[in-house]
Amino acid sequence: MLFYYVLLSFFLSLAGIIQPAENGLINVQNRSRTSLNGEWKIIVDPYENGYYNYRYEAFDNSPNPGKAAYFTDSKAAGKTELVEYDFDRSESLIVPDDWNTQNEKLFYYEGTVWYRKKFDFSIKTGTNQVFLYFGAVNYIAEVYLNGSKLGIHEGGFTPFIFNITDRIKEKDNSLVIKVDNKRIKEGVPTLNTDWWNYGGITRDVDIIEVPGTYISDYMIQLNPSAGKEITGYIKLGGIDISNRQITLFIPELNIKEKFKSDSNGKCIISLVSDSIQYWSPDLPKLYSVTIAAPQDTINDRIGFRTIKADGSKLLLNGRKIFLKGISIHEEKPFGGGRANSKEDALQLLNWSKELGCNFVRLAHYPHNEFMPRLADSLGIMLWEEIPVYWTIQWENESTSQNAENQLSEMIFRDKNRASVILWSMANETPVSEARNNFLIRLSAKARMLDKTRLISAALEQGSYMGDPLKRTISDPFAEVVDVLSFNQYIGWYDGTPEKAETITWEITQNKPVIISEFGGGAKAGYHGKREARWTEEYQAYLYEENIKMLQKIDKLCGMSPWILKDFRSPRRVLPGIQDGWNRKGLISEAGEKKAAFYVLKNFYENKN
Ligand code: GCB
Repeated sequence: MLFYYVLLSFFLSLAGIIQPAENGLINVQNRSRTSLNGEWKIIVDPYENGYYNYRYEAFDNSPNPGKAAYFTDSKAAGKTELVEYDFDRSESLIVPDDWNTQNEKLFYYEGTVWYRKKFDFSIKTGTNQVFLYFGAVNYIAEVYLNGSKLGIHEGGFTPFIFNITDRIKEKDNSLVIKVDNKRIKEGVPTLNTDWWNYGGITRDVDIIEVPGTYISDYMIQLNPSAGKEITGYIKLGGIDISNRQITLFIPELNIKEKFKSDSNGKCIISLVSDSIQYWSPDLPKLYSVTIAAPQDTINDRIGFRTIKADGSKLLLNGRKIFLKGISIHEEKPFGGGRANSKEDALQLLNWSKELGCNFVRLAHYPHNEFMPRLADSLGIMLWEEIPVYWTIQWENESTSQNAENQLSEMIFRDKNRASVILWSMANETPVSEARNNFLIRLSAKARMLDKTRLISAALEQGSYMGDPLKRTISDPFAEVVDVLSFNQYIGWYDGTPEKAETITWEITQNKPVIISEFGGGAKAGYHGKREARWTEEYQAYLYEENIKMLQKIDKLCGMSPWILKDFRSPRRVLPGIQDGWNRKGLISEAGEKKAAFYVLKNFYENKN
């Protein structure tokens, strides 16, 4: 079986379908980068006319695609030639951003949009390697530079790169991306979600220059079972990568250690220091870390902490901790649209802090890199998750590969962030043998890539021994996770708020418990009796009753109620109340705080 997976991934990577995360470039923020953000020309192409000929054969597969293929970025040579598109005369969109909220006619659009950017570029030294970096494109990106294809990336929320050293020109480069956000059954996520399927180049695009031998990857973290040992690895990429000297500097800890790379360009790190000050929400200490290789130097700011599950206790730096959390979608704080800036991330995290949080669940997919970086400096612990949501095609091998690739790319990017304490494999997925195996494979991958964090998944709860008032978690995946998390909606989908006091919990697993979601809807400014749905009073009452109920769970180690801010969802159509918004936010899309915000804040402020 393993042989089969290895063989399959080999062929998929040959075909350019899978971008293995191992080929990534870590910490792009601190490298020599040239932004390609800004205005891009676009062609909206619902019939994929620029991709297929009239026999529905892909131009890609033709040795001579001709000018009709949009990725050739052609123009009619003279008045007699027929070319039925012209990027120069087309509309524009801003990158990074979703297309739905930039252009009214694309609000509900799901399909192909071609993006084109023209640029000049001089490589700084003749020996440099040049990469093209995308923070994220939703959902499938097919990338062409100067008419030839660089590759495909599937998955809307993780970064990917291409080596363009041999393809980039000094003048007049044409970079064309076919972006397709059509929902597909075999995708991750699949057809059905409860969020807006924002399409486009939603995160930064950069050209990254590195020397011939460069630092491609590193992991520098505390050994979870020895709080004084800094462990991990550094990896070189490019040419001449073996037997090179690499130095790791952490000046504040008086660390200046030299290592030699092996034949794969990798060296293993193990250092002991008695004076490490641990990262925590109370003191989010970050150390300046510098890695120097013969040609390349890179800086980072890294926090050191341990996170462990000890029976039903959750231990941060060996001390019991309660996660005062909130869930967040990656939506702009005001007005909706995919969040994409540092300012957006800061606003969302500052609201969380104002709520009294020390923990945020980044739902339901990897958010932009500003989030974990800011969380590191603000002292907010994070749950990160991949969009294995509801009913994925559990039996489809390529779906599983895709999920695994998104997981790998998320871990690749964020494994040095102290704030990230939990990797979540899935949300509310229905138990079956195929699904269990799918998730087991994912968790094995996560544990293989990162042994310093805990694994979880937002599971579902059900009745205990047929008693509707007794609740338990009978999902077999609960045996696999380190932290038992589940969503529950008592008072909203499951009765009304007063039901909470009639419920008891039988949590049989000896693991820390997180309530990954609870909540209910309210329209900001709509007031009435606490019995009336959609009023702020109802939502506040629901929070009061749920908080009382959940505190009776003795293994409770934290919660991330649903959700910080109202977010767009096409499933939410109730006129005058929802109008396309999921109203379970504690804050409206206009930034108004609802009454329940203060109920949760009060609980968190008084909770140790
Ligand atoms: C859930 C889902 C979340 C939904 C939420 C709701 O259980 O995990 O994605 O948005 O419920 O509002 O129904």
